[in-house]
Amino acid sequence: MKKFWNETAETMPEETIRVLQLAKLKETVAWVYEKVPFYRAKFEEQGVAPEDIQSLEDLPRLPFTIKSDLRENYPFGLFAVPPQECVRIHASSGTTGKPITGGYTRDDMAQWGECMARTFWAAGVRPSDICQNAYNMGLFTGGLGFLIGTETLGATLVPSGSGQTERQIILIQDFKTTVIYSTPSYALTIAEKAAELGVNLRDTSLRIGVFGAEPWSEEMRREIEDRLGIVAMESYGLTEMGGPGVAFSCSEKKGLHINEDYFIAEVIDPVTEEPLPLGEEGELVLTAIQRRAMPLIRYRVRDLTRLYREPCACGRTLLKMDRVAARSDDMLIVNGVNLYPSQIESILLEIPEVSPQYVIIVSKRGYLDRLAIDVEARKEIYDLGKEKLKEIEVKIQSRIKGIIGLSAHVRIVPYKVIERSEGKAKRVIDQRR
Ligand code: DLL
Repeated sequence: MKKFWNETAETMPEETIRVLQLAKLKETVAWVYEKVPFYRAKFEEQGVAPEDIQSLEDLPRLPFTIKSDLRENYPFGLFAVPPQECVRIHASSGTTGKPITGGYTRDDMAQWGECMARTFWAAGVRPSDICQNAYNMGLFTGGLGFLIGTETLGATLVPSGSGQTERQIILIQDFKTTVIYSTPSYALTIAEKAAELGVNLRDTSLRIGVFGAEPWSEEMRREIEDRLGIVAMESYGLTEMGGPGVAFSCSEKKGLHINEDYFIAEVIDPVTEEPLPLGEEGELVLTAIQRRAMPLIRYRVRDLTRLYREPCACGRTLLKMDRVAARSDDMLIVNGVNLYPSQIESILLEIPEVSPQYVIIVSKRGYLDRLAIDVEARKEIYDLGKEKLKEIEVKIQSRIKGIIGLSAHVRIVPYKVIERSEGKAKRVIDQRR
């Protein structure tokens, strides 16, 4: 029985990985120095040349790339090949400002397929599976990234796209879908719609889900597994690195393996910008070492995680990163206390009376910040009346106070008041900005 999609790549000894990474890093640094004026200028400013990279320890000598570099060079300023030589160009809208773009050569596409095929194989997907792809199939890298990986692996893909939730459920039943791809929040939207239609997804052929594109707590993962009757696996990635496929979960469901032959990962202290040792939490920095259309050097991802290299029971030797619970950009500071939306999510999901549909609203009252949380009660609970709802509100408030130390105004709202997600959920409304 084939245990890995690519045994050689996924079980290399650390020494071999490092030799390969150094060779690919040197090639890439020389490539961008020659082809991308932006990088040549940045390297010169930093006083570093491609020949200075003689070991992986030299990596920190290279300058960082940040999101505004992409925006300022929109659309193709960071491309190392003319856009006409790309076979694909994706873009991410981002929440603010100009979109960012990413190009792919034919070879970049093949690498993407390989990274995604590893992801799916590790998730348990096999060529006999029918995979329903409920990610947006457009400029967003999720839909087409999951497509190319499924084709590479040789399973059947149903490109249902995001939205039209009732049709998703009909397709699951009629096509006997075994694997679902979507954001975690859209998986919940599908589960809810199924319940409304009287369909129990646990009774369908669904057996695996591969989720990603947004942070989701461990509690949310269990909720999805329970409601859909599946094993919930994960893909991690970002447009700037070509989309999903940077890292993936394995049978251990603890942390994600990084496709180290394609990406070098570092974690830095976001303030001092110094690299941190393995095991310490900080900001993820990625270098794409095999891409050719737009290889980014030391890209500051803004996601917070920890890296560790320890034997994994699944047999892979690839470096692991913690699941990403938060982006540094998502951190709210409420009356001086740092708060990540995922902390609220974990608390809410441990309260059986409420559903995972919530929104966090931060506003200003005079000089003070006001934290409010609207959360929906489970359908059967809402009808139990005001007193019961009050009791639940107080319970949540005291948990938040106890665990996070903040006073929150919790409001239980009726079923379906909170907007349902078809892609990345919007959980925070910050009215202070
Ligand atoms: O979301 C790529 C993707 C699509 C990954 C489908 C996985 C599945 P962007 O739209 O550029 O690309 O957003 C990238 O989303 O920096 C993280 O903050 C977040 N993100 C992506 N995957 C995960 C994950 C795609 N598994 C940004 N867990 C990243 C937590 C994730 N956050």
